[in-house]
Amino acid sequence: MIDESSLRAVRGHLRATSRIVVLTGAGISAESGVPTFRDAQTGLWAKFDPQQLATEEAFRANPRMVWDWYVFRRELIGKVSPNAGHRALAEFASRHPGRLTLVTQNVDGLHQKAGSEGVLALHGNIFDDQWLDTPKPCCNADAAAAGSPPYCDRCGNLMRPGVVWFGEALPMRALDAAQVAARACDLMLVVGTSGAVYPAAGLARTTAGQVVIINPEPTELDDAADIVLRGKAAQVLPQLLLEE
Ligand code: BV8
Repeated sequence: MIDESSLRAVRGHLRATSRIVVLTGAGISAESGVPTFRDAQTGLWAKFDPQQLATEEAFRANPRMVWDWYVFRRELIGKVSPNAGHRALAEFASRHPGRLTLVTQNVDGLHQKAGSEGVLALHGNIFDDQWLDTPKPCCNADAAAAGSPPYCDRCGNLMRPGVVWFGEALPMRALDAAQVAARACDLMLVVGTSGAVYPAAGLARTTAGQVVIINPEPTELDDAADIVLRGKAAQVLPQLLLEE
């Protein structure tokens, strides 16, 4: 059960400040039916740790298996909808323009689907494709040969998902903007993340603002939190952001 006094304190701070950053992770999409990174993998991939699969090395070693994992995830995500947590963030931002910067580690696009604008997507979007190797003039994404993964039938270059794999740099513009916002904010809500993946999790350790964690379980960032709201995003966020 959420501590009412903590909820009231955070609600009061939200009303009093104009510089809010929200950092979300896979947990905010859990109630939409998207398994988190730490949930057990299913099917063919049950025996793999996502951190091993979400790498260039794994893709080059077994392009078909890794590509099919992304096709499986795309199909699952394509069938789900944003939940009350995503919607509360979008609604708050539309009621209070310019006060909330949304930074996400998620690649599912559900914040954007819920109507959030200017989302800083640190790890890319699972529905984007890009060439594995630097594209040559013959590499035409629109004419890629069908396959798992699709490929250039002239030079053999492979298509890969447009996400940031482990060991890859994050998109500089999004990361810079997230770091600037984190340093300048008065309040940071850290929602649905285990705090295990860097540099994203580092935002909660470099912020000048009060850190509020929203998560039903302990996280690796709890020591950096001023307040912890032990609850689910789809329940806590509407109470926090939309109730007076
Ligand atoms: C990089 C896309 C350098 C792929 C993902 C220190 C500094 C910098 C890097 C490192 C560092 N230490 C280690 C590293 C390396 C590495 C890293 O962090 N490793 C960790 C695991 C130790 N980082 C990197 O490799 C990054 N790159 O640093 O490059 C560089 C620089 C220049 C040039 C070259 C290289 C890249 C990291 C990005 C990896 N890609 N995603 C894909 O999706 O396939 S990250 C991936 O993991 C997902 O995006 C996801 O967001 C993330 C997992 O974290 P969470 O979101 O927290 O999800 P998780 O499942 O862990 O937790 C879910 C939480 O939800 C839980 O707490 C649960 O309790 C909670 N929850 C459940 N239900 C609910 C809920 N909460 C609320 N409500 C609910 N209902």
